[in-house]
Amino acid sequence: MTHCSRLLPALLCMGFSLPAMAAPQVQVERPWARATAPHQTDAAVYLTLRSPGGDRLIGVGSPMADHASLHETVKENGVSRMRDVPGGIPLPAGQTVTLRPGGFHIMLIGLHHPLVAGQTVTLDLSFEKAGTVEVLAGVEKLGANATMQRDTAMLGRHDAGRRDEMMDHGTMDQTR
Ligand SMILES: [Cu+2]
Repeated sequence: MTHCSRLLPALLCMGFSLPAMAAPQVQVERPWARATAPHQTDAAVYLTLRSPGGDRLIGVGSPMADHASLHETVKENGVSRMRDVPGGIPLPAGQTVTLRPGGFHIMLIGLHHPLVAGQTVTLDLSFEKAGTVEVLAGVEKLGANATMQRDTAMLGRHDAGRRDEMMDHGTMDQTR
């Protein structure tokens, strides 16, 4: 908001904030995915969500893959595995919910083309109240942590989980 009022004329700022008051809205921040390795046909997409009034992410689609679903990585007996999130991902009012390596993520299955660094992934997120929201996720270099480094706490805590998850996705690839 401070940036808004400093950098943009007041009327323009009002124009941006009016729709937020008119309809339930979910803020989507930092959507990103990793570039895919050769022959990799599945990929995870991560982002941060915030709903002022509370909402629920109930579905996801992408024109760039055969199928997209909401996944969660869980540890069972010390082994990380992924599973579908049946009821969707709850967004408690005013709380920040981050989909990240080692936790909730969006899984793209059967990519039509490899994900290349610098390009974007188109997603359609379906929310219980806010409806469908189109999101463009930036593709980052394979193995690069450019986005992660901006959040050092997250980097430290999920370093191990991220490796597990990449192995997990590899295993899934082979069994399909
Ligand atoms: Cu997954």
